[in-house]
Amino acid sequence: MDKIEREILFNRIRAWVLDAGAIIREKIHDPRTISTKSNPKDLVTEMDRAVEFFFAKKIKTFYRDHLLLGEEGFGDSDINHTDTVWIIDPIDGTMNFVHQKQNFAISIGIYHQGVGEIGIIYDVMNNNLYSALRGNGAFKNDRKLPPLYHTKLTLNESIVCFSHRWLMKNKYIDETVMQQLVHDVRGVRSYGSAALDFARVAEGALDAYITMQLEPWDIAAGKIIVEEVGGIFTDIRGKQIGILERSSVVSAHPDIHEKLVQKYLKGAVK
Ligand code: 2AM
Ligand code: CA
Repeated sequence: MDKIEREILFNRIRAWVLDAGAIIREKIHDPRTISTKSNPKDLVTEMDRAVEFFFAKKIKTFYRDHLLLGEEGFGDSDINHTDTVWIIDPIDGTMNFVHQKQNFAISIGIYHQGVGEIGIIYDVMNNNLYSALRGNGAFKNDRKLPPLYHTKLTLNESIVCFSHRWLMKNKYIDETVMQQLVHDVRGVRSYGSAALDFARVAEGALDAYITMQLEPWDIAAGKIIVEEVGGIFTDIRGKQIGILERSSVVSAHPDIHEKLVQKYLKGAVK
């Protein structure tokens, strides 16, 4: 993909995401059919499927040689690193979509030969579009986000986001370490949409987002956007994330990432 093609694609995706978001807002109060997937808390609605189908059609019409990796089953079966892959979560934060009718996002990452080229996270109900084009920085709507390293930070001044379930006995991590982390930081938040939490790290509203298990479509756009503002994005052992794999994630301001991994998370993994 050359520079001009990449920019055309970037502009098109942003327009399509805004269109899809407008449809979701229009139907936000419609009656919902809610089903469960892997467990009773893992929800899916007809809207999740409709939004993914909307993008699947666009890709097949305008970018026939691109592949789709999506959460809801409209994607291609044989995904590999050599092609251009759209990694889509049509609604990230389905539980919020159903219960709160806010705090959910459309998340799209485009990877070409394994490199993240375009990241889009759309906070549908607030009409905030986070976007990044590799090498050009990240934006919230038309405002360029400043690099995170422009602000100095210590862990005890930090606001950290993770799920409350990591404070209970669980199979991923020693909960007492997470309890110590709660004690040591300034504040803890939990919002329920991984994509929006990555966007919040990128804009400095959160200083870190830590999560034990995400799928590629939860991660793809966030990784590009966070890295474009100089945030650090690894798994909980501090290792690089393979974008086509399920992984834990520590995404953070560069001043606190290493301490989070070395002092708390790395030794606490079960
Ligand atoms: P979803 O709404 O697209 O399913 C909630 O804590 C966050 O974790 C959301 O971003 C949610 O995405 C994601 N999530 C929920 N269940 C998950 C699972 N079983 N595996 C990976 N991510 C999950
Ligand atoms: Ca989803």
